[in-house]
Amino acid sequence: SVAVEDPKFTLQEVLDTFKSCLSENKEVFLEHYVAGWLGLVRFMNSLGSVFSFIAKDAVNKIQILINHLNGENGAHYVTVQSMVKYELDNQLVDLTKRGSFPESGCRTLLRLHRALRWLELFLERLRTSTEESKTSVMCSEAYNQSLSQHHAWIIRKAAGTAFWALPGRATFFDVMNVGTPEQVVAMLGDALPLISEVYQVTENLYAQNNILDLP
Ligand code: 1Q0
Repeated sequence: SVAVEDPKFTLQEVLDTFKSCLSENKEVFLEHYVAGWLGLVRFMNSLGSVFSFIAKDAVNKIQILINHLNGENGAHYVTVQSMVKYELDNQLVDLTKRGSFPESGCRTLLRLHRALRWLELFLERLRTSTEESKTSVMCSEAYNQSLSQHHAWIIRKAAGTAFWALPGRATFFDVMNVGTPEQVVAMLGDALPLISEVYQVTENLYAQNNILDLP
């Protein structure tokens, strides 16, 4: 189960997974992308049950992608690039309103992709924060600059409430299991450009295919 605690598990490993997402010619391996998200969900679960409604949605979406990967057309889902091509070529995506394909890989991954931008902004704030910085403020600023634009009022409300329950900066750093605050900051500095690159490659691909607004 993804919720199981592993004391040796560190945020470093999770962020390394995102590093292995990119092939030499900048294709995004879906298997590693999904593994990275599973790791993030484990961290979220370790922050407390207030976040379980968020984790649940993330897990649902991760599971949909795993099902595509393991399905009979799995060969088309090896990279995000091949997934987009396969689903668009075969009209397996609802383009303007929800319909026959509520679980298309394209629309499902898009939700995680938008959340990855939140993560990037949040971790960047964490990296440059001081001891006095409030995680709830960093988290909601990052959210307001990214994901919130795609969420209905009721979700924004629920997310905003959950942010108040976030543990403080010191606890966050502990949970990451990376070492001293200086080591955490260094690790984030190494990892963020990689997350950013995965985000940007996916963003460009979706923009080129005109699928950034899938319902
Ligand atoms: C650490 C605190 C986590 C804060 C996460 C901020 C995001 C809030 C998002 C609220 C989502 C509410 C649940 C439902 C949303 C769906 O409506 C929405 C759209 O999907 P659909 O099918 O209705 O069109 N779903 C989404 O937008 C996907 C949201 C996935 C959010 C996954 C966030 C996972 C983040 C994990 C990072 C863990 C912390 C990393 C740092 C750890 C340091 C110890």
